[in-house]
Amino acid sequence: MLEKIVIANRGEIALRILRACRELGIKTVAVHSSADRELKHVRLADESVCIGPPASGQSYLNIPAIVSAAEVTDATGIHPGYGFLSENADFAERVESSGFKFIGPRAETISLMGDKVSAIKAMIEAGIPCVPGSGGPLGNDDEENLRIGREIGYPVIIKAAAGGGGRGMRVVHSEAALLNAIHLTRTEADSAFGSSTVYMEKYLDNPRHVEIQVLADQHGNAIHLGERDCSMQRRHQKVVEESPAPGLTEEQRREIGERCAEACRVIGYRGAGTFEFLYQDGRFYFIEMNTRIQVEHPVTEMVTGVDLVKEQILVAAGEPLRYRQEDIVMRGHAIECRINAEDPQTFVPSPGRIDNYHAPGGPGVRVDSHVYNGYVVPPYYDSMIGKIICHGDSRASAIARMRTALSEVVVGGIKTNVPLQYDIMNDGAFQAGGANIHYLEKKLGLS
Ligand code: MV4
Repeated sequence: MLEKIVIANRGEIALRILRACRELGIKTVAVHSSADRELKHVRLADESVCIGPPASGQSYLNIPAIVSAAEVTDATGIHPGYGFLSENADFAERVESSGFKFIGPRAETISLMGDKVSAIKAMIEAGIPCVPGSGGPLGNDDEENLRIGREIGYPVIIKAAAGGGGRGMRVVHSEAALLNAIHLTRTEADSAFGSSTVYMEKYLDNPRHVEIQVLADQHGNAIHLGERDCSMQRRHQKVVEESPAPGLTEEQRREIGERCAEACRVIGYRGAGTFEFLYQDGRFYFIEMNTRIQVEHPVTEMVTGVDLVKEQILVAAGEPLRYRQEDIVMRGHAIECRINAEDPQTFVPSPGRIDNYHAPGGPGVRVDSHVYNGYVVPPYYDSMIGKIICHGDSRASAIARMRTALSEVVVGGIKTNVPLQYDIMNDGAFQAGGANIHYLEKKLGLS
């Protein structure tokens, strides 16, 4: 069993991991930058180590400093959370070769999924439905690339193999624009990721973003925990997430979920993971796999009752999965609103001291946040200061609880996006369910 875990992250997810460790009787080590001495989980952890100055590059991304902290504290495992080093194969490799358990998949799996071309190849082989596309990297033969474009049919999208999460992509509407777009995407990808490998897919013009949560152990067992709809986004930042996805049938859920669980068995996946799909006209198209615990994991926890972070730690420790597929039952509906320290109109970050904090509560209301009265939101990191998650018997009841929660919450001293979230909860298209990935940006453009 893992006896002591280094929490290689900050903010709400560091606190979430600490809570899971406490329940499992695992000791915790908080590693933090010099700007984060006052973080709630640093105060609650059994031990803490300052690993560097405020800049992430010198602290939360500092691999030698984090591994050293694990060594000096005699830790047995390292949890990377999300963002930062969570999907860095070199880090996973260094952690394991230094004798610690990396709480996540094998380094080879992270590499496989980090290269989107190899990820898609592996998924096609494992029986996952993918977007029609080049099925491999584009070469430098113009005629061949034009032929691939014609075969797929316009519009197409050119994506960087090393990209993901919305970075390094270009939509092409006609053959006349194809070769230039490939050239531009290559050049950008080379300077942004150090790889000029690109691939081509059919561009889907009005999809929803629906992702499947999976859990797998090291003994060949894998299950799915249903889906999340994360279509309400702005500039590739998710704003609201929910589970189940509006309108998805039990049959569709079982079909795509089983395929994802089977793909985990085929590739020897271990840990928590997410298969990201575009969902359009009733069909799923795989785009990427995330090999980390995600920000929006609580909506799945609320509808399934499974503690994903605890299970993630247990399977990393070598335990067999404690759930079989038939144990997973989705009950009711859960919605998450991300709360950011930012101007609700301009989205400009708003760091500073929180001087009047009141968290919402009541039945079906969960708050995952590290903030407290007097906490100073530093300017160096992501602006998310917490998440409000509401569960109800029905989607309408989850929305009603979220409106109540958002009207109760007080975060004084800084600006937050709470007014925007309240507006979304009252939006007719959101209430109807099933809005696509472009909806929020269009709404914000008009209002
Ligand atoms: C696409 C697409 C349409 N067609 N691929 C953006 C992030 C990255 N994960 C993949 N992305 C997209 N890939 C095809 N073939 C549209 C997007 C996309 C998107 C996807 C999910 C959530 C938000 C998005 C916002 C803009 C574009």
